[in-house]
Amino acid sequence: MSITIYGSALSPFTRKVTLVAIEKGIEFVSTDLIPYNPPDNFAAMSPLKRIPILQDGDYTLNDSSAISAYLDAAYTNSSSSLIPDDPKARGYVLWIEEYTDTALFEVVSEGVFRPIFINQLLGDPLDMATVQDTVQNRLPEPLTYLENKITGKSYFSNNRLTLADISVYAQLANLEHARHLPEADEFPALMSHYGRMKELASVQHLFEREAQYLAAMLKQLQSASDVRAARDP
Ligand SMILES: N[C@@H](CCC(=O)N[C@@H](CS)C(=O)NCC(=O)O)C(=O)O
Repeated sequence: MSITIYGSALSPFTRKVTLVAIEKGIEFVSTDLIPYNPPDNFAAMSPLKRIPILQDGDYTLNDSSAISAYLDAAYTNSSSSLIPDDPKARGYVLWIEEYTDTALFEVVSEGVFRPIFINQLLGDPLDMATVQDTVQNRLPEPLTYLENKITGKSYFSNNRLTLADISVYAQLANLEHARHLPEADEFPALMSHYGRMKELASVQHLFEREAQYLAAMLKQLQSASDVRAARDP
């Protein structure tokens, strides 16, 4: 086996490429790389200092969209393609991927995930005011856009699983980890799509691992903070 995905369990972009690899039946190993505590050669591995990074033999690739496109094209015999060949379907799938990677990521990451989890990781206080403002005022716009796109459909394109579905799920999963997934009655079609994604064996396996990773991380942060409090009451 020569494929390694470098990234972090809670990174939505790492989650995206990991699900692409699993859904295509590609064998790989996951190696933890946290950009906030990077290895010395991080800039050489990732010029934008971002995760995920793919290593396939002597081939290195950055960016989850580039990596997903590469895996989909390079490993064709393992299962059906996650990026359709039909030009219009292909364009649409890549657009939904781009929309979620940009509009949804920005709001979920900066407005919910960072103020809760990254703040804790960096030893800063939780910023629940930002979370509340995001949930009320910033999150509805991208969620409404996606709700309109998925209404009346099981999947975003061609009535089958594509990179678009994986990309949307990959961002929304961090809202579930942060316990801020929208209610089903607010975004019924999108939440039903989310539920459909959670039925996939690949997603169940990964979500369970992520939840364990998160619990272990929070426990470690809590004991470090208990030690500090005991030392400096
Ligand atoms: N367009 C990139 C975005 C990757 C990205 O932003 N990754 C985040 C983790 S989820 C990261 O590495 N952040 C580190 C930083 O911004 O310093 C992709 O699709 O891979």
